[in-house]
Amino acid sequence: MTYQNLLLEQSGNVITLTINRPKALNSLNPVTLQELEQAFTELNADGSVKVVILTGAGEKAFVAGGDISAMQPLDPMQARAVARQAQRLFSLIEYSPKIVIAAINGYALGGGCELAMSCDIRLAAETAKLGQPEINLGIIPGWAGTQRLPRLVGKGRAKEMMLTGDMVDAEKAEKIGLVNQTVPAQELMSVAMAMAQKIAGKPQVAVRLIKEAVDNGLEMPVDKAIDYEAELFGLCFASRDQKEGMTAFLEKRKAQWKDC
Ligand code: CO8
Repeated sequence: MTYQNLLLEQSGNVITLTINRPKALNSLNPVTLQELEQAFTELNADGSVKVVILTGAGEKAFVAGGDISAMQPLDPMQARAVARQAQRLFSLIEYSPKIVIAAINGYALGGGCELAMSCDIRLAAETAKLGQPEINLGIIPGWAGTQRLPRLVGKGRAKEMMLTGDMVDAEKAEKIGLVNQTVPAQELMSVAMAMAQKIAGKPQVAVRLIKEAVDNGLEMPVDKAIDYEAELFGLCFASRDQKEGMTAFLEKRKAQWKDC
């Protein structure tokens, strides 16, 4: 499948998906949103893919937001439809059976920060800047930023970022938990690839169930979430890799994963 605004490159079980509109700082216009939805629908069903690295083309931006020129003329019903469309896409990413790593190579603003927050892990170049500047356009974050940001950084910091519209640099983003790790810009993709390959080499039933336990469990009351964890823990014992992992430990040898 070829796309107008996306580049896909596969290396083993890892796909690098690059949003490729550098002249508009990779901002998400309707075509790019549609293409991302199609690409993730296909990747989610592709058994050869374990991990997706999501990044932006060029050195300046991951994604500088929703495309403001496409948003400016919308009426309220159209704006609501665009909000729902991107929310659906970001949920498709958050609940993807694949692990998705955002490699934030520059500006991640507005919808770009919201996109990064829907990924499982966020790595940022030292030069990256993140923020929710929608307030400066007279709107609020509409692609689930009001919900995902406080869950990552806490209510107070999330409100401060959204109310002031100020960007945070990568170092501050790491300090407040908005990104997992900050790395020199020239090392970003190699660090992302090394992490992707490490996760792709783990027993995949356990990888999937960790993701499901965290993402679904956090939406439940804690007693129900703990019950749910026990169910998923039990399910691991139906996998060949549980037998292999424990047998290999006891036999003091390296495990040969079967469900990788
Ligand atoms: N949309 C459209 N075009 C953009 C965007 C954007 N978000 N960001 C940058 N561009 C374009 C610029 O217009 C410019 O185009 P041109 O060369 O044709 O004039 C080109 O990219 C380069 O940008 P700049 O010249 O501005 O580059 P600078 O280095 O001077 O500045 C900034 C970089 C600081 C990133 C600046 O471009 C900027 O402030 N961009 C806007 C950031 C922003 O406000 N993002 C949030 C957008 S709103 C959003 O994401 C809400 C989504 C939810 C919507 C809900 C449903 C409707």
